[in-house]
Amino acid sequence: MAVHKNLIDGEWVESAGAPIRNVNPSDVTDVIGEYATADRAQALRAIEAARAAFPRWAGASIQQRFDLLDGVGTRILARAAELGRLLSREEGKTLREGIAEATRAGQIFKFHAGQALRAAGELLDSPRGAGWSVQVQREPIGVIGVITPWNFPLAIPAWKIAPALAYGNCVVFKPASLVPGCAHALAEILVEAGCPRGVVNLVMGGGGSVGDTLVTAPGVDALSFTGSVETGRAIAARAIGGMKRLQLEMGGKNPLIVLDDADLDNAVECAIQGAFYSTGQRCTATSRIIVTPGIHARFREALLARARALVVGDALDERTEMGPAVDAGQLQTDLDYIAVGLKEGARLVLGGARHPAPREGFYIAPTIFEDVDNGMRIAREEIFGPVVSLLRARDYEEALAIANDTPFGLSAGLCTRSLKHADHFRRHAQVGLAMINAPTAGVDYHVPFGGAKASSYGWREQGPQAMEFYTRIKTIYTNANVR
Ligand code: UN1
Repeated sequence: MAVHKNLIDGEWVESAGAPIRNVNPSDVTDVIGEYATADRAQALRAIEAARAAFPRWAGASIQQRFDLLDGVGTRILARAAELGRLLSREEGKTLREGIAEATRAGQIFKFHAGQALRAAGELLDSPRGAGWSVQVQREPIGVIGVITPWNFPLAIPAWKIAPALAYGNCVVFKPASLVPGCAHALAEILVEAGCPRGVVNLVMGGGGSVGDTLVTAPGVDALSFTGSVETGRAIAARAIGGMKRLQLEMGGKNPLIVLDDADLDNAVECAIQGAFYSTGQRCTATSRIIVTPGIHARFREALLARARALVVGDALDERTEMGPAVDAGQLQTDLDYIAVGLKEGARLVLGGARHPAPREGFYIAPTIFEDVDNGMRIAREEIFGPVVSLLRARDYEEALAIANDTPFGLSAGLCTRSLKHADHFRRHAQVGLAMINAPTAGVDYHVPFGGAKASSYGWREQGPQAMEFYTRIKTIYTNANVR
């Protein structure tokens, strides 16, 4: 089997270590391919290549940057069905979700193509008087280390790489080792679209070697990371010695509040999508559903009926609504947390075990606990699987207090017809994303993304605000009163 190579300084380079075997989580007999692993020396070469390419890319015209990003977007959109299929095959989300994500990645590149044209500064008068002016201008940072997770193998690399390039930075990209296929395809598309050598480098490989090199090497100016809180903390601690700029997107324990006056069908759909789509493997997934007494019985019954009917199966089967866990490790984590929930006294009302399947894969049943107290570990720690807890609250005020009682603060949802409660919620939910009559997961590509508390650290991603992380400000004073 040919090994897919890393991209360093415009060249496809041989694996330094044993290649990654990319296996389909829906069917472990299906090997997607073998992918090169870089070592520290190759990662350092990639950083040097990005440094060497930086002055030219920082000086490229906004038309050149627009053309590259727009061309990448066009190529991704033209191949969305094929890329979505590759994504579903290696990650396990359903084909519909895979194709939607590929499409989103294309749209993100198109959006940031436009942003390259719009990057603007400010021109101010000066208190010093006539003839003086002050400009506030944005400049690229330099070399960005992009470290991405397995759960959005196209969208997350897109929403980091596209703005990095739009504002004139160069990139060294280390994808999660579970999803090298999408990363490699994206690197190929960048090359085809005319990305100059060294501007984007792909270094697939381990966190301890390649990741740590990006985090500690002086040649990297900034790191954009999405992944677990634990890894994010470790990266921050190691990177701060080098005074690197950091953007860390980490976990969630996202609540969905369902009030007595909610539209029942919509509330159930929000809960199902938030808790079980993408097999619950999203930092925006709903993991706590907080319900008030007047709707509790009806909501519980409708939720259970819909969850029981969910079609769990091979991600590539068009009927599938929920694919497998991404790998054996994540499946075991899910099962371990289910055991923890039972031990803590929560009542299992659905699932709680592996899901029977025709193929050998990491299938798990949609799982619902009730009688959950917000102090239990299953209500406090991120599971990253299709496991959701039902909690009770007396009224909106108590529900909001429970929703906010968490170390995380990424997303929170409220289902209600009350304008009063919706307005209060959008002001007082301690999160970066407040969703009203909408699932906690699933975000648009033209607006900022990020959280509060332990969920995020540093600048916002996405939307026009992405510019803040990927640029630094220069203030220029001009005195025109000279003869
Ligand atoms: C979404 O819900 O559409 O890793 C995006 C994650 C998030 C992205 C969620 N950074 O799950």
